[in-house]
Amino acid sequence: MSAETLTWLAEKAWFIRAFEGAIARAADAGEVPGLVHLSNGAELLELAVAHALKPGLDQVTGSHRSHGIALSLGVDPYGLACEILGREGGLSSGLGGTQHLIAPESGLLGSNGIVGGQVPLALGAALSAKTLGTGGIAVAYFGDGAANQGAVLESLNLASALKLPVLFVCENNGLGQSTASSYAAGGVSLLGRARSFGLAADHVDGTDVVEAIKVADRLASWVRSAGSPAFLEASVPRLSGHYHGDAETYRGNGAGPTDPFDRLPKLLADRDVPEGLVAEMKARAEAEAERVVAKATQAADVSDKALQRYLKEAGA
Ligand SMILES: Cc1ncc(C[n+]2csc(CCOP(=O)(O)OP(=O)(O)O)c2C)c(N)n1
Repeated sequence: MSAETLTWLAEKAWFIRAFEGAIARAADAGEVPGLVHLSNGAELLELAVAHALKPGLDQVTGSHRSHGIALSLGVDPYGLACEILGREGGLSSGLGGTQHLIAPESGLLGSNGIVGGQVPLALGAALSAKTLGTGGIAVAYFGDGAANQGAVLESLNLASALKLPVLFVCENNGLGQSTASSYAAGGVSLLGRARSFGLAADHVDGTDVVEAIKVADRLASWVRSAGSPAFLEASVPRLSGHYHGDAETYRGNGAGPTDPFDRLPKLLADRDVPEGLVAEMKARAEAEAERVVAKATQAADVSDKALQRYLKEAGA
C-alpha cells in the first residue's frame, strides 16, 4: 500500500475513533437517546472496504453498529452526529437515531436495528443495479451473530441463485451481544456456509489493513466483473462493550482484544511518513471530531414539526 493511501486511511480512522469517543461522552452526558453501539476495532476494515467501492454507484447496508461504516463512506459527520443525538440537521432530521442511518448520496442505503434485516435490502440494491445495468454493486455488512439469522441465509441463497452483484461482509468479532459465536453457531466455518450456497468466499484478518485493502479490492472487483455474489469474512475485535455502558461481565479476565491502530505508527514509518506529520494528522482528526460532535450537541432537539413533516410525506 502506498504512503498516500495509508495516510488517507489513518487520518480517517483516527477521525472515526475520535468521533465515536465524543459520541460516547455525549451519551454519558445524557445527550443521546437510546443506546449507542460503537464500531471501534472495525474502522480499518471498513475503510478498506470503502476504498474498494465506487462512489455514486455502489450501495451499502449496515447493522445497528454502523457509525464507522457511514463515516468510511464519506457521510457528512455533522449530519451523522445530529442524527445520533436526535437533533435537527440529522441525516433524517434526527428521527432515525443511531441505528437507522441513511445517506443515499454517499452510498449508504440504510442501517438497521433488526439483526440481519439489512442483508436482504442489499439484494434489492444489487438486483436494481443488475437490471438497470449501472455497473454498481451492493455491500451488505453484518455480524457473526446475524450470520445465524434465516434472512441472511436466504439472502446468500437468493444472491447466488439470481447471480446478484453483492458483496457480503461478515464482521466476525466472535460475539453477539454477550453470547460467544462458539456457543451459538452450529458449525464453525462461515466460509463453508457461504461456499455451500455457491458463493466465492474469503477470510481476512481485519486488523491487518494492508491485507484488508487487497482482499476487499479483489472481492469487490470480482463481484463487479463477474456480476455474482461474494462473501468476505473479516475477523475484527469489538474493543468495547456491545453498547456503550455495557458492564461486559461476560468477558474473561485475560488480556482484552488488541487495538488494530497499534500497528499504524510502524506502517506509516515503514513508508517514510514523518512522525511530525503523523502527530499533526492525528491531532487534526481528533480536534475536528470533537468540534463536529460539540456543534451537534448545540443543535435543536428533533421537533414535532419534523415528525409531522415526515408523517405527511409518508402519507400516514
Ligand atoms: C431480530 C433481532 N434479534 C435480536 C436483536 C437484539 N440484538 C441486537 S444486536 C444483537 C447481537 C448482534 O450480533 P452480531 O450480529 O454479531 O453483531 P455485533 O453486535 O457483534 O456487531 C442482538 C441479538 C435484534 N436487534 N434483532
